[in-house]
Amino acid sequence: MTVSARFSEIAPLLEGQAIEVPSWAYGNSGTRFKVFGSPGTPRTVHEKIADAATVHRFTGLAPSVSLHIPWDLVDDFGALRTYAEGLGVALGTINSNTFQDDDYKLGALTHTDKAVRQKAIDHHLACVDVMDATGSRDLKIWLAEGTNYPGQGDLRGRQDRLAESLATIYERIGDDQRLVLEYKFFEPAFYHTDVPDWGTSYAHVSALGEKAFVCLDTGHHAPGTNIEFIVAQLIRLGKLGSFDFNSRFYADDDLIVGAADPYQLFRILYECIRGGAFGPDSDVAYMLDQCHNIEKKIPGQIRSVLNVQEMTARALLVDRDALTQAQEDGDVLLANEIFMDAFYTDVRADLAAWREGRGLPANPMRAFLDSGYQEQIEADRVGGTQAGWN
Ligand code: AOS
Ligand code: ZN
Ligand code: ZN
Repeated sequence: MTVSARFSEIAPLLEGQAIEVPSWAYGNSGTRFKVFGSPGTPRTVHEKIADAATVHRFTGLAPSVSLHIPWDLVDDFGALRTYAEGLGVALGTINSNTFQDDDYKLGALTHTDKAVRQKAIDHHLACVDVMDATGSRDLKIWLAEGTNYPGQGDLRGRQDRLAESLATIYERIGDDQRLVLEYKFFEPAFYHTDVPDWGTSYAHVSALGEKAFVCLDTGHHAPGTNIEFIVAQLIRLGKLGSFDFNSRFYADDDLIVGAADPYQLFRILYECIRGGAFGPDSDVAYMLDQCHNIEKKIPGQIRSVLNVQEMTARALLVDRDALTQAQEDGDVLLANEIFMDAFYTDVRADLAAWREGRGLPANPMRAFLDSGYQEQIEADRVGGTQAGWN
């Protein structure tokens, strides 16, 4: 197999593409109706990391694993780091959790009770301690805070308390670390959330300083939202910190990225490339935030990172000089045609040949399925408590 001439021009840019996988993608998960157990599910964070390392081994695309505190809590994070590195992966973003504690029912960083706010702040400071031990760069904060009924809370007072709490956390962020603030316009609160949109996240992270950025979860927008515009704008502003990639059909579905709308993924990645937020000079973290409720988890993750790679290759194929010319000429249809030409290019054979040239399986999914890994973990991982989105 050989790669085509046009593909070989863009192939070097695919080198080093890194997609961070979430530890919770390997655990059992489900909806509010049912969490399905599945054979082979990790019982410990070590087993989650081993599965994540397997995704990397077959794809070369997933060199780091994002952890969630407290789901992935261990006594010795330095030892966990060594363990992960031994398997060929790094420990990545640390995700805080203020959504599973009765004390936070009416708010955490925004709560009216100072003691509750302090407890939530302390949790984040403990997460930074974890980052120091794991070598993680990013603290990712997603807040489940908001209200269900008009009048329930003081919208403005909550923003003020949030700003104050975030500032306290930010003070503890090290020189080589970052705080990324994720937004979501609904759920679990339904009337309002305290960080509903990119603008609110941007306002907060801008006030914090240069080590604070916005995290964009592709599933956290109202239907019809032009997400690539938000991407372009945040890159312009220098505040796009990270992605949580996933697919949504209806709400925050957390399905396989690129499954619902590969064209949207292509458009997003095009804006990243266009804006210089892709490649070795970019600090943007490309992460998955997904759950695999009914499909097998490792193949689900393999499919996800391959989807991102495939749409990246297509976005790199956009003839940007020709596109700029058509845009400047006001040639609406030609500009659109150039853009669509790249999107419609089937890069799968080229990618397969390119992978082989780098010592990777041409078809990582098939190679994984043939490897016996899944059968092995199903046989080995019996007993104990399966880890999950709990
Ligand atoms: C929740 O909807 C968010 O997408 C968060 O990123 C969350 O922290 C993640 O799903 C795991 O906790
Ligand atoms: Zn997310
Ligand atoms: Zn989400």
